[in-house]
Amino acid sequence: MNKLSAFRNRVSDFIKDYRTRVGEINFIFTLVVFFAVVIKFSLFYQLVNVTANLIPVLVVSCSITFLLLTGFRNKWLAVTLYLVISVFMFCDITYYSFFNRYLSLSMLGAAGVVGEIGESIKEVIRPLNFLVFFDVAILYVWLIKSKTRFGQEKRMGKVSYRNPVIIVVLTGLIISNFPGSNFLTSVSNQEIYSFRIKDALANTVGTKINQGAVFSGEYHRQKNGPLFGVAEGRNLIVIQLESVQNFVIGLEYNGQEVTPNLNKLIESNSIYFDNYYQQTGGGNTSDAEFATNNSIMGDVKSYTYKNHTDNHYRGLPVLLKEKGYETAVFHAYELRDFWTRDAIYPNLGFDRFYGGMLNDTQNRPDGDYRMTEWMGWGLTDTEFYKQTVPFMEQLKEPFYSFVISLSNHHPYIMLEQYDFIELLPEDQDTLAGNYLNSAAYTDHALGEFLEALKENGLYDRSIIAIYGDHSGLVNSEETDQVMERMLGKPYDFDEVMSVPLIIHLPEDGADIHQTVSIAGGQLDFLPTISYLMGFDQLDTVYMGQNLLTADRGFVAEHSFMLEGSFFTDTMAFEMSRDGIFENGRAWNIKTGEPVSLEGLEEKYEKSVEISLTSQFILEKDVLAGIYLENMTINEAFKQ
Ligand code: GP9
Ligand code: MN
Repeated sequence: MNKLSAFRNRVSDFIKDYRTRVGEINFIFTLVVFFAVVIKFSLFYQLVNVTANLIPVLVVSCSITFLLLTGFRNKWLAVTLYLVISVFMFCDITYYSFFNRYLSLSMLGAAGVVGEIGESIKEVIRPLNFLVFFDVAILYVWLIKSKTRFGQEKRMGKVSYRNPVIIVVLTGLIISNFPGSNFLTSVSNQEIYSFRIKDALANTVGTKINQGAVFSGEYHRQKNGPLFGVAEGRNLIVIQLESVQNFVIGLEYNGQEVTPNLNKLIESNSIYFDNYYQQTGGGNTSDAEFATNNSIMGDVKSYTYKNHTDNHYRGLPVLLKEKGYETAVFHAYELRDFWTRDAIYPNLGFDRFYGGMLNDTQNRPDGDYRMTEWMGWGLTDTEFYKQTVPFMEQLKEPFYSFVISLSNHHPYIMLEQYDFIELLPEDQDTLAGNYLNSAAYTDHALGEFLEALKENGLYDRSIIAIYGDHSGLVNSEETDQVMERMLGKPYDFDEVMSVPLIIHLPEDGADIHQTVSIAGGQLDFLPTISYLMGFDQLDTVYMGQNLLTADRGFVAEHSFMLEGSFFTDTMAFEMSRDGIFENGRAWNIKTGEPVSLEGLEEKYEKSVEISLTSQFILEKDVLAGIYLENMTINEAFKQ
């Protein structure tokens, strides 16, 4: 008898023995559960796009599940624990649809925010996602059938005390990765039990953050250029447009111009940055605000405004205040405290926050806007801008106004009167189709706002910067297809992450008409606008550069795309979700052609460093060390 048939005999003896021991019904249930678990995990990994080392990842997950289900004396407890794990998996799939990664435990603190985005969540939950509960349901039926009462061990397989030990040893081996192998890194970053334990450890023990080199200090070298100070003394109006991506600029769709007002603006007295990217953290809109004003990447573990509300900050509002500017934020979402905005804005240096609703009927503190027209997430942009103008007129000049729009929010459902774009039949009722219409509305409302500012004269006394906070169309097969048809090329991250930045200097300013195509991101806004506004020095800790004098750009990413991903003037690199650089992917952003990874490791490391340094600055409150406790930059980074 050879070894194989001996093994086969042993397995068949084990099955026979098990079958007699547990009885026919329990035996059938065991088989059903076995296949249900395998199918569930296969489906899960498909929904979250795990491809590298899929088989080992699957084997580890299924093995741990079986060890878990058979390792507890109390089966109700085991199955309930498995239910909790499955709920997490369900959340992972949903979170993945937005952020391209598993949900971190620290993000659970943001549950309040998640509650608010109910509509958007509903849109991405597919019936298929519920299949993660399929095996759990079978297990409960089995428990009820076998009449096992809570606390009583009945015949559902043999209890093994070894199992918890095996689980701990197995996951411990994978996570600790003592041989330092790429294979184990890859498995532990993707396998869901290992990931969850790793994530929990990172949150309790605290992630080890390298003492990153400060990436700032270039400003004084980069401030010498022809546009230095062209907007000195002017009001600054920054408009952050919800979910506006760069591809809509100049786009002609079905014979219609999607953003006529923005296109017109670009044509005169403007600098258009057409290779500009979002650099958000876990706080999406709020981290776009944060990166733009502070030149530091937002907290990727959760969101900056909540995790670091009381830090010391020295971003654009603080620096402008020191120059005698009055500073204000305008945003008409109903909840003033959404993203912890109301608490952090004074700390960020904003004198006033015009937000929330007046005469709130739901017992929230009174706000400033009136709910005159509702669409999607709340007050329409049209009404928001209309009501913002008189508020802005009250400010003492020169002022810094930071205006945050809202209407163009996922899932982009519009009021009938704001249907601007006639969609092709094949694009009707698709997310991308609705998005086009919604983007056209954003442009329309913005156009009205700019007209109103012209009428009251503020326009000519200001410099106006307009940019998109982050992507609005991510991760869905349907979207990818529609977008590919629309753009005539694959819809890849270089399009997904690219948002427009337009800096407009109304008449009698310098006569500028420029397109800047070096890669830039939200971290670069502060040094760039400081240069235009004639700052002699940039006395803060910042991570970006002046895009108007730099000869090449670099954009680090750590949300939507994983840490280590980046853009340069000509190419994009997407870090692999299994954490192995060699499994990453680089391509030319003009041609879409793949680019060899050779020589890119340094840039990948630079991207990781920018992300870690940002995280370090936030966690150690580095700015407080330097500006309140008089530490040197070196001391502050050695804390
Ligand atoms: C709500 C708005 C939306 O005030 O900022 O945030 P988002 O969901 O886009 O991150
Ligand atoms: Mn947003």
